[in-house]
Amino acid sequence: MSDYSNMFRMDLTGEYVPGTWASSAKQVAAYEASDGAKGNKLMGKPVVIVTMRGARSGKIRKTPLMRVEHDGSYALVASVGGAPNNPDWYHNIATNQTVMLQDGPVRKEYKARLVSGAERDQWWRRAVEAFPTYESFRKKTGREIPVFVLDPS
Ligand code: F42
Repeated sequence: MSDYSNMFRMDLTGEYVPGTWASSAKQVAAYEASDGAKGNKLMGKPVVIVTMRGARSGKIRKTPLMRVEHDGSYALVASVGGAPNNPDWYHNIATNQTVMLQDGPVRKEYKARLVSGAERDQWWRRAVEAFPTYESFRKKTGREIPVFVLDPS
């Protein structure tokens, strides 16, 4: 019988499979092992860790992202260095919106939502303020870089 259990799982338990990008996987491991005291920066700017469910595998996936925070909400910017395609984690969160974000020692669960229009523009400005390199990634890619927002419940 087919196992459809992953398709309907909203929680974030299950097998964690580290990604193939070694530097990101190492950053996740260092951050988690130290409650955010180590592996917490990229180019001198703070990083958060986002846990999600794989869109196709159903496995747990984790990715480090820049910390873009405002009034307790966070933006997840799918820039992947200005690459031509969206990162895998974008597809994961578009499919399963329940994510866990670790900011330093604090881990909280959120429902991610993709933002557009004026709301996206506003978060884009905040993102560039937090990590100015996003702007050069934007210039490098033809795609509109997706932005998810996580609001506190
Ligand atoms: N990337 C960003 O896009 N934005 C950031 O702000 C950002 C900051 C950042 C800070 C520190 C750092 O170390 C890395 C940072 N990165 C940032 C890079 C980020 O962590 C990711 O490595 C990058 O965005 C690429 O993400 P990716 O999800 O495309 O990773 C690939 C290379 C990867 O490892 N894939 C895995 C694999 O095994 O190939 C996981 C694949 C996966 O999730 N598969 C899904 C599944 O079902 O399991 C299916 C996915 C699908 O497309 O359906």
